[in-house]
Amino acid sequence: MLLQMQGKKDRLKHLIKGTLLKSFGRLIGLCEVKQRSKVIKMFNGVVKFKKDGIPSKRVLQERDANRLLAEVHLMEGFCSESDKILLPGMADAIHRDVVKYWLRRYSLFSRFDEGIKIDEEGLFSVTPEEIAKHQAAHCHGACTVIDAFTGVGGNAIQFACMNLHVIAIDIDPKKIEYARHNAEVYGVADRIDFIVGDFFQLAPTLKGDVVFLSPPWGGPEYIRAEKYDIETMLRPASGFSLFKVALTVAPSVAYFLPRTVDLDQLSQLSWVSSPPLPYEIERNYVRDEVKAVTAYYGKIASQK
Ligand code: MGP
Ligand code: SAH
Repeated sequence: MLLQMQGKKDRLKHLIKGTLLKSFGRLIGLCEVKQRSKVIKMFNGVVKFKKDGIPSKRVLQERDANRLLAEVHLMEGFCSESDKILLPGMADAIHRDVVKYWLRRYSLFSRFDEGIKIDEEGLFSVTPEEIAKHQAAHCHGACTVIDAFTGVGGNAIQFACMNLHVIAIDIDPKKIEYARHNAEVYGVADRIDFIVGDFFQLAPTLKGDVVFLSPPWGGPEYIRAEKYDIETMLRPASGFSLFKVALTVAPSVAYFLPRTVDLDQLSQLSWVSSPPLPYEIERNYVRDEVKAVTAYYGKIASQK
């Protein structure tokens, strides 16, 4: 297939030749008729098709090619469950279930194309930039924020952008390497102290004004449960014990949790302290879609 590309030819060569060609091959050879018309509709305007579904105009822009690659990969029955895809900006190929997060990469990091580093877990767990900005604004007035589960730095970067001093912890050295790099892309690395380690083990050595908790929720499959139980479903420890540890580090805690979280449990958390902590619960949206819930406890709850 002849493709006219502007720049970045080498990187794309692999993508286009490998995946897109394979996709077209499958499209032509293996697709159900019903599925074929869906793909043709999707490709329309980018690639022109002859009546039989074979692409006739072989001109693709880089951006379109990437989108098509990702969307073809997502199509039911088109790629097997185990198929992985290498997409621009990713060091490793990613699983089809994670492609949807890549498609919305600019809502995760508006500066994605400036060299953001992210892995598969980072993609599905990074806090979208708009939400992270809002959470950071909510903690305004604090001096030091401890980001106990930093990941690739979505929250840590936005706290630092608000001029807060950040202690950024993650148990995975690769996440801290990526978070540091990403903070450099945003020009705020000098306001962040990066630590590789287990938050539970480090807690006795830490002090700050706010602890930000965005622990693993159990992967994207968390949504299969009708209600999210922080006692049994959160990793690496129960949501209550994690909260208690956080309160030994700072008087205020912000807790980032699934949109299906049991709200009664969030109010019960305020009672782990005596007198009970003031708290505030908010839903977090990206373009009118609720993505998650953040609960604020302590001083940061009463600021609004
Ligand atoms: P989602 O709920 O998995 O997908 O992630 P979404 O966007 O609701 O997909 P849709 O197809 O239903 O529209 C939504 C957001 O939740 C992500 O962008 C992350 O910010 C956050 N998130 C998701 N997971 C699985 C985790 C996690 O394990 N840990 C943390 N801290 N955040 C997560
Ligand atoms: N808020 C982050 C995403 C956090 S995802 C962002 O916006 O980018 C959860 C992270 O918790 C993962 O990167 C995982 O490596 C880390 N983690 C898991 N157990 C941990 C522990 N015991 N201590 C510190 N980090 C841990």
